[in-house]
Amino acid sequence: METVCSYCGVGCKFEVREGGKLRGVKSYPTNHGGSCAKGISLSDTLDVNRLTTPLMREMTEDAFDSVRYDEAFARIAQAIQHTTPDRVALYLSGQMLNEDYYVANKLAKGFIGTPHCDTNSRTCMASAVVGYKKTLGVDYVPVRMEDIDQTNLLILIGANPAEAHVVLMQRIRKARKRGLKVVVIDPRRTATAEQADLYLPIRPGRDIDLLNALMRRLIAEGLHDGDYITQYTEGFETLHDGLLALDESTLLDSAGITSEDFEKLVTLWRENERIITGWTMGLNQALQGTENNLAVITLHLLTGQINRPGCGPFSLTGQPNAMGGREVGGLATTLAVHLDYTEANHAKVAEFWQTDRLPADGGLTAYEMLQSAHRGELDVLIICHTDPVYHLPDRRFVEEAIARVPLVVEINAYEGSETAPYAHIRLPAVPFGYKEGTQTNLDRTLTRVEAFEDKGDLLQDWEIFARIGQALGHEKAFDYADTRAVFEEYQSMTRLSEREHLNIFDADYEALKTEPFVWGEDALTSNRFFTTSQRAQLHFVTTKPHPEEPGESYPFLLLTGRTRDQWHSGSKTAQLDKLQRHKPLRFVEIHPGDAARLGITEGQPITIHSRYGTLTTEARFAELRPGTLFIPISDRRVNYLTSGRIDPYSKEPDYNHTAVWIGVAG
Ligand SMILES: Nc1nc2c(c(=O)[nH]1)N[C@H]1C(S)=C(S)[C@@H](COP(=O)(O)OP(=O)(O)OC[C@H]3O[C@@H](n4cnc5c(=O)[nH]c(N)nc54)[C@H](O)[C@@H]3O)O[C@H]1N2
Ligand SMILES: Nc1nc2c(c(=O)[nH]1)N[C@H]1C(S)=C(S)[C@@H](COP(=O)(O)OP(=O)(O)OC[C@H]3O[C@@H](n4cnc5c(=O)[nH]c(N)nc54)[C@H](O)[C@@H]3O)O[C@H]1N2
Ligand code: SF4
Ligand SMILES: [Mo]
Repeated sequence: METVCSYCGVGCKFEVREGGKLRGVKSYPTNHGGSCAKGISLSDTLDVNRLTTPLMREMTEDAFDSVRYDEAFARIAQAIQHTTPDRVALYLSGQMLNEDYYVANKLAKGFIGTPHCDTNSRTCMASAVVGYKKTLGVDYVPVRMEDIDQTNLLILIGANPAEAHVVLMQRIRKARKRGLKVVVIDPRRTATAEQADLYLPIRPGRDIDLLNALMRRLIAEGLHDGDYITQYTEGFETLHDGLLALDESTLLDSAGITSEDFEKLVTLWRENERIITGWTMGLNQALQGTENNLAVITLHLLTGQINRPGCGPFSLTGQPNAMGGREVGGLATTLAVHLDYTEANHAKVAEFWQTDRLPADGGLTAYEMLQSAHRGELDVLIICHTDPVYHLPDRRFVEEAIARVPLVVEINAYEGSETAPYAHIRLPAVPFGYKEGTQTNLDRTLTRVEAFEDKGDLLQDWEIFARIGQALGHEKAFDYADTRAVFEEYQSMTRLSEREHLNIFDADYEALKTEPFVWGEDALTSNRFFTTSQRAQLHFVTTKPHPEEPGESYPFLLLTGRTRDQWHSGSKTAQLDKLQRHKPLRFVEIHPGDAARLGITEGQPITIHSRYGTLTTEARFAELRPGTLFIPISDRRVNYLTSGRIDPYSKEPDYNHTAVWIGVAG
């Protein structure tokens, strides 16, 4: 039997061997047999620290009572029926399978009638979604992993695949042996940067300046693609005039990049025929996250480095099914299956689901839900497969907010989330190993998830949502024989999108067990885009002043991110001793020069203070830009420090740019 890894967006295919041991499948295109330490040890996490009984209590001060699922569903249904739809919210996750997402989205928007159904992908991929929509007219990643094998130059900006997309990094390493050149742009000299041909230690939040300097130079040297621009794009004049009015050395100063390093970047661009730019949280999680995305995608349109093999702007999706969640329509800004809230789409979806309860317009996004809760505007919050108290920024605010919701329901497979203390009802779902369905990886590849253990009486996530739907009286709409029936209903819904680019309807649930299915392969090959004019939109953006600019009181900038063997809050990975060997769960990286100046020694406990909270942890010396610090998100307390600012377009939190000061712990 084969299944797929439930951690990152690479989507490695595993063979399940004797005793549940996993091994990478050699013939599968996503991983060619590759795997990483945390993925391969998934089979050791199946029964560690599991939540196995539904639990309920009146008040969060009370102890939980064990109950039957049905008792919990009845209470949830009653609470929903006793309030108005706009006071009910669902908080989903890019780790849910397509079928889980489909049923949850149908329940929220179709039958409860609330638009407030969003996902933790808002904290992750939302800036890329908006970036692609504003440029290409559709949320579509126009690059595949196999393009890495054909490209000549890979620019990684704000991404650390050596720790976050390990098997993709293995592929990059192989391609380097064949001559691929790699540029890494990151304030930290990461494990990825160690393997680069050129490393540019950017000042955090100044990527647009560097990208503008590059675009400006490419235009000045005539290295833009005039034919491509004329035939397929709009907005060149504004971009051209805007860029030429900027001054190169001012841009480079602002970005903290030397002119020598910049010349090397320009030379690499000039000398290489096929170029891919890959990016992740270093660009997305920013107050200007959307604009960061616009700059990268515009760079590729400007030079015609798109829609050809080995070229393109390649947003690297983080979670295993964050792509799938976007396709299903799980974000509050979409209605369903790549359909935005328009009158025509509204009618189609109402007809498809046979409902008259659809909300008129988009709803609250992830962090906005908590802002709304803080104002006392939410009565029911259902959270599935994610831990918002851990992962949302400005945690003190989030804790206050969630404590004001009269009914918090947490659906989790494991014990010990940071959200659990705020829950009134906790429902167990079966995790990887016990559940089946499909998920879509970072390059649009759908793979079947297979169960290799018996789930007994426990439910999968989608079954929980379906049973809540039935408890609300929508027996027929949520009467599915099995997971396949959910997938097939979802498939037929993908026919509703006008251009039929989301051709998941062509996949086959059985065949997906062994054959990958890649949706949208032909969507943009003719360079006809999904904008009204069918032309791609070039955008001119500039860096804006940042409210957390370091100064006298808060002289450092805090960066946060991943370590190789831990998965976020570590509900599974932190349970396994063997995954603690690479890096500890808690530390703060500091530049040795900064440490010396403050008299800090390696291993010393130091206290980091931001405007929002404090955290004490051990100092570790590392090569990162002086004036920056790095705390891994395996330290569950990290978001006591981060600011609650969000990008105005994508609503994605600005996790990577909080000003802090350091106190030496007494
Ligand atoms: N091991 C492991 N792998 C994971 C995950 C995990 O928890 N553990 N999570 C998955 C998920 S959900 C995601 S979203 C991905 C994230 O994948 P990545 O984004 O590659 O991972 P991060 O560690 O967040 O790295 C972001 C990088 O951006 C840099 N950075 C910060 N600010 C800036 C800036 O202003 N400009 C630039 N250029 N760079 C900046 C940081 O120094 C950091 O090296 O990883 C996925 N893979
Ligand atoms: N400071 C800072 N904060 C960040 C980030 C950052 O870079 N810096 N990154 C952000 C990003 S990109 C992301 S994606 C988020 C991630 O943040 P979260 O999504 O909160 O992190 P996880 O630990 O992956 O949470 C997944 C939860 O699902 C549970 N679970 C596991 N399997 C199942 C299952 O089958 N069913 C159910 N129902 N539950 C299950 C796990 O026990 C766990 O509690 O964090 C965000 N927060
Ligand atoms: S690279 Fe990602 S998908 Fe592959 S085994 Fe590791 S965590 Fe799983
Ligand atoms: Mo993410």
